[in-house]
Amino acid sequence: MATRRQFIRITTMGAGAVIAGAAGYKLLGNERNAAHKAAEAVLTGRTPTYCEICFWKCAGWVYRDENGAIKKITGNNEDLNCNGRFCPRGTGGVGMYYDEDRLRTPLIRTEERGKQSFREATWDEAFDYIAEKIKVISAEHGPECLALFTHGSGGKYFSTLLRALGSPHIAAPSYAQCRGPREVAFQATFGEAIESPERTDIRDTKCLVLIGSHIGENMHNGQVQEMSDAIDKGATIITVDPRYSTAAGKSKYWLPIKPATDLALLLAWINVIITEELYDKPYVEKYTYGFEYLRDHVKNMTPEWAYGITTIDPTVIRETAREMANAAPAVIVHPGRHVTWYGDDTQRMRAVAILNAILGSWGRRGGFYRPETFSIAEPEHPPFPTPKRSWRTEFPDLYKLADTVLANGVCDATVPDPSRHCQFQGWIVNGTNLIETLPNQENTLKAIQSLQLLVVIDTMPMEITGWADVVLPECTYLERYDELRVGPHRKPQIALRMPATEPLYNTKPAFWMARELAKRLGVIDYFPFEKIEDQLDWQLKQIGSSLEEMKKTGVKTFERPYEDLYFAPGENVEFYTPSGKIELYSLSIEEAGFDPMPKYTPHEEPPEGYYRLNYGRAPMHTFSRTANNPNLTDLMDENSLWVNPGVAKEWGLTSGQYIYLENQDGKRSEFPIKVRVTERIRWDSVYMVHGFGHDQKKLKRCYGKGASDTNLITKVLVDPIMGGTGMRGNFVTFITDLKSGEARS
Ligand SMILES: Nc1nc2c(c(=O)[nH]1)N[C@H]1C(S)=C(S)[C@@H](COP(=O)(O)OP(=O)(O)OC[C@H]3O[C@@H](n4cnc5c(=O)[nH]c(N)nc54)[C@H](O)[C@@H]3O)O[C@H]1N2
Ligand SMILES: Nc1nc2c(c(=O)[nH]1)N[C@H]1C(S)=C(S)[C@@H](COP(=O)(O)OP(=O)(O)OC[C@H]3O[C@@H](n4cnc5c(=O)[nH]c(N)nc54)[C@H](O)[C@@H]3O)O[C@H]1N2
Ligand code: SF4
Ligand SMILES: [Mo]
Repeated sequence: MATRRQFIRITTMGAGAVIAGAAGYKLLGNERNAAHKAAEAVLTGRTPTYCEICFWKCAGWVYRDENGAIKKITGNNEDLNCNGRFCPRGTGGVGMYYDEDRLRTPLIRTEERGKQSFREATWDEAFDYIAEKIKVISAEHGPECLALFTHGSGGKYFSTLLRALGSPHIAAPSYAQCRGPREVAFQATFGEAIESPERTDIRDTKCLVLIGSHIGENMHNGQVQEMSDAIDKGATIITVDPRYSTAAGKSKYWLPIKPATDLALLLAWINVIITEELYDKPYVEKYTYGFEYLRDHVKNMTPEWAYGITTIDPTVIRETAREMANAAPAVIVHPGRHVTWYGDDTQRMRAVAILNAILGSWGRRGGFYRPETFSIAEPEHPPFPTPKRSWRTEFPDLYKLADTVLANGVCDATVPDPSRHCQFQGWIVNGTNLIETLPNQENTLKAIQSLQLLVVIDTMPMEITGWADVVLPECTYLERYDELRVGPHRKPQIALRMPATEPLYNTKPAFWMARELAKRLGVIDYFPFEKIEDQLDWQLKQIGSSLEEMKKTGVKTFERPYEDLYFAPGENVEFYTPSGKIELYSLSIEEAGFDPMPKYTPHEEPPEGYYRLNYGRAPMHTFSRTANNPNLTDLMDENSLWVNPGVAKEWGLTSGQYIYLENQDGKRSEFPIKVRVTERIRWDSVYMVHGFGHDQKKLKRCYGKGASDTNLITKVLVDPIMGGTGMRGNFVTFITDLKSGEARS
């Protein structure tokens, strides 16, 4: 068998080499069925898409009625991300198209920033306005003072635009507000990140450990399906959560941990597995570096030690460690996804990585598989100019292991500071509602107030659009082409999104917008294809397919070039770490000046009368992006505050009552939230679903419904290793007098 190293070398050789390799992939059954599917497509009036309601990007079919009106969306049976089934949000995606509150035409601010005084504009006016401002900013401050924030498909085209202009500043909240610490920790340990969709082999696992990760409410489709299959096959689920989550309800063990203490539990588990010699000895010996350090490091971190910190019974800690070891290597200590919790998140994720390493689950069936990604050739264009500065120039010693631009870093560097040479002057914000997404709203607004230009590309009049100088209305994912989906999976697979119908109103796709701006800014050479469909067709032809074919099949699956989903017995694996091994002791983290071994340090506790603010997901919504979706508000139209019965009694709270919340810094929730008294939450915390409490009146269905957790996250626990913004160090108390709440909101 060819080694992994060789294949990676091929993929890094450039587009030509990749194309040659890809063309050689053996096609799977779905191509053989293409003719059959084509006939069906005509009959049913369906077109392929991949879902944009969350970032699992399931591939599906959009069906229209005889008048061409969009009726429903279903999963594509050949799609590895969804196996033919959409989650409730994906099915409800139709509501995004029909939402009557959608943005309809470009808008230009005419009055003071912050006030809703936009005038409707033509696309030409909007582009001319933006181009003029960008030229002025570039001339006066350099193109590096422009930044793009993006979360979503069209981001690719705006990032081409920014890089063509000479700015390296492309930031996504999916890093420093989400999975960044996990990727940095796994990179440091295994030399590879987890990526999305996660490389967890849940389908074949015998033991799944969920630490916070609330699969079932976190509806990432493939994971939910695989977890359900694994349970049917008898897998043990261990859930560590201060809240009795949906996953906890399916678990053999629920460990209602004291919030912010998970690192102590993880170290105690490692202690048990080492002292009871339950670790995978041959694997540890062959593949890992630093085992003796680790053994020494955790020597005193016994279950009894952890009990005093976590409140988890030492017997349960031992039993659960043995369950994991019994299942090993078919065990997954799930790294989670939104992991920016307490500021020491990279170290907590390191402990997760180490635990997996000694159980031998990395590269093993039922543990973590080796994903395969498909590379698509990019159209030829001139090389991007080399930027003269980056945000790093302003913050040279901060967040050494951040391997991408930090959204919060750009935000901080936008706030004027006389000690810095440059601050950001222009932001382009595509598909991210920064006001609700970045913690510390005051800081975000301070940054926005000092900008010369804020362009927002969105489909809905979200909070961020209210601060824009120019709003560019994008058509929804159901009305446009986008780049091909090539995410990693067990097999390489691509998926097409194409318009099911013409864009409503005066809305346009991101590709067209970025290209029109490129024309006006003298960088059109970076967009050699006038039409996205021609670009897609060209890209597909490089790999032996075509737009015509993909329109019929939606997805196309290829065989892996090598049979290396898991490590072969005795395989010599080279890991991309400084030692070439799995680093239990991290040389790269040490080199960056941080602790090479994860250590537990206590976090601040809520003051008397305050409770830790905990938040998460609901199965029928995605952040704030679905809050106004008519199909999904039908399922859930506000969030509620979970309160433990003991606490409710003390405060005289009852289910259904509305209250305001006030945090440790005196910040009040803008709107009241409905109390839900439940045993399912610990007494020291309260819980709400993120994405509610909108204060944008143009969102008619969701304005003022429920409370926003972001409102109350004024304290940010920044991870010194990579700049992740820990958001769970905030405490709230209850304001039961609604009148006083209203007076202050
Ligand atoms: N339906 C739906 N699904 C989604 C999304 C969505 O918006 N809607 N968003 C997607 C995205 S981008 C992400 S990143 C993921 C996020 O999904 P996850 O990675 O699963 O989210 P987390 O925020 O890590 O986990 C939330 C859980 O952590 C628990 N928790 C809080 N504090 C602690 C603690 O100190 N210790 C422990 N052990 N647990 C704690 C909470 O009670 C809650 O059950 O969800 C994805 N899936
Ligand atoms: N307080 C708090 N903050 C959080 C989190 C939390 O749980 N609590 N979660 C964090 C996590 S894990 C993540 S990943 C981030 C997510 O952060 P974001 O991606 O910013 O999430 P949303 O708030 O849903 O913002 C998405 C925006 O994209 C717009 N949009 C939707 N579809 C399209 C489209 O097709 N084109 C364009 N141009 N725009 C579109 C929506 O209208 C909306 O304004 O938030 C992070 N921040
Ligand atoms: S998990 Fe649901 S919302 Fe996310 S992409 Fe898939 S169908 Fe869409
Ligand atoms: Mo996320």
